[in-house]
Amino acid sequence: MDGKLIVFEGIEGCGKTTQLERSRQWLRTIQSADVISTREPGGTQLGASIRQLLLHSDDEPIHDRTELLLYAADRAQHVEHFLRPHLERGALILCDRYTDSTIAYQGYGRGLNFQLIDQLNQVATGGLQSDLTIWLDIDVEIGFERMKQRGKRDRIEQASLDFHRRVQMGFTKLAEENRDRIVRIDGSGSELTVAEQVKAALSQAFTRWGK
Ligand code: Z5A
Repeated sequence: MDGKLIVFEGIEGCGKTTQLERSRQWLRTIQSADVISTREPGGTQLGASIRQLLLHSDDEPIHDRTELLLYAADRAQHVEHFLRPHLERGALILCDRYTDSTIAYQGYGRGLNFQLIDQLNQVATGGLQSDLTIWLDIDVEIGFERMKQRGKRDRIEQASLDFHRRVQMGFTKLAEENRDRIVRIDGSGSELTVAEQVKAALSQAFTRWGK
């Protein structure tokens, strides 16, 4: 495939959505290729309904395995109806969360079986991996503080501090184990400082890809 899939990951409040948008604007000024952005969950029409179920369903508790399957269903639809078609025509895709979030949240956070998660990630993606993953690393407390200032919190964001610490440990381990694909960036600085580091990581990747 001609296109590239660049994923932004991290715990809540790490600034990934902010940095993804800044990167999109920057890339549009320097890259002639078309740059598009998307997110998980919710990158397709069906995915938007799944996102609503996952994050704002208050009537009945969602079982951990149900949650895992819903993320997998969202991803399968996203890969087939959005990511693959756009990658095939050569687009540069910036995606807010992907497979590493499932390992970090459902694996390290919820304690679900890692082999099962890997199998489901494989089924959902058909083997499509990110070409580059930017992990914005911040302390859980800083992320919480930022989200508090932003107001209303969704179902997962309300989970305990310990849960988010386990998720953070998950991202740390994933970055250690996938140095070829995941780049760690300190997300605790100002928006501008972080954006400069993200730009540097993207520029390095483009040089590597000959773009
Ligand atoms: N989830 C899962 O469990 N399993 C999966 O497989 C997948 C997802 C794919 C939805 O994700 C939830 O789904 C998520 C994980 C789970 N739940 N949690 N927790 P989401 O991406 O839609 O929601 P989110 O993780 O909570 O991200 P967010 O709300 O988009 O926040 P963010 O991207 O981390 O940060 P932000 O929006 O860019 O910034 C947050 C605030 O901080 C905002 O007010 C900014 O203005 C401010 N900010 C940003 N950068 C800075 C800096 N540098 N300094 C100071 N303030 C800053």
